[in-house]
Amino acid sequence: ALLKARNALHAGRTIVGHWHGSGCPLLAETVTATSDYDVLVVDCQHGIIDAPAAMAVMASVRNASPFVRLRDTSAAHIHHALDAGAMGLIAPLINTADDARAFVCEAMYPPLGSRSFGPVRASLLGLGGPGGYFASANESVLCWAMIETAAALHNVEQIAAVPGVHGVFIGPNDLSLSLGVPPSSNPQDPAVLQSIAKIRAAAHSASKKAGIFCGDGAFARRMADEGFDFVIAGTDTGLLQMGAARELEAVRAG
Ligand code: 3PY
Ligand code: MG
Repeated sequence: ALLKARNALHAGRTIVGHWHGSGCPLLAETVTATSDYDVLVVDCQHGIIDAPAAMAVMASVRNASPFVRLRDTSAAHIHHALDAGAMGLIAPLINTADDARAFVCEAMYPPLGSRSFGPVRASLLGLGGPGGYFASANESVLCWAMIETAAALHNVEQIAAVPGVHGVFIGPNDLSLSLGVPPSSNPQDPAVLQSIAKIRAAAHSASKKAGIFCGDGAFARRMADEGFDFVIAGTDTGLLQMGAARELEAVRAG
């Protein structure tokens, strides 16, 4: 399950993620035990989640690869997320190739980077053969650079080309804001859609993967059809909100 996302991407399949912002391990376990998502993303930027909660959520994930959307790209936070068991990192607001290099550097053990050693929980996961976690971490952990500003859009070719960046990942809300339109997880604005297509093409020209946050399954399907390799379909709080409203409506409408 740990390498589910990585193996599927290597096989050329589009992976589907669930986005988790509540910090509640039971919700993460419920979703991943009952659905076949490839990834559960623990959102440490906008989710209400501190380091112990992020670890507890990752420990509750079943049959999916746990990823962390980082709060920022500080070395301490990156090391912590990985030591707690993240198999993928999604770094917000990567605007330049230098930002991307700094991010990837902290996610890799020497000689590729400057990740510090201490995989307190990650070493318990049973990853890798001889040499265990340490020997396999650099090639198992997937680094995604978020493209979500006009500056990042301008620099996307250079960002995608940075060695160690496995893929770029679009934040449609911030990208919309940065382009002067209201935030949306299901953007309809032609300029935003054009930018999304440009970012995907840039990733693929650099032989990298392309991912995008999507507000719902329908937009995720559309993005997968356009060639995206990683799409998000649903958030814990969003699904709860929709399900609660639907059931209440079923009662009241009756
Ligand atoms: C964005 O849309 O800006 C994101 O970061 C995804 O939630
Ligand atoms: Mg964002």
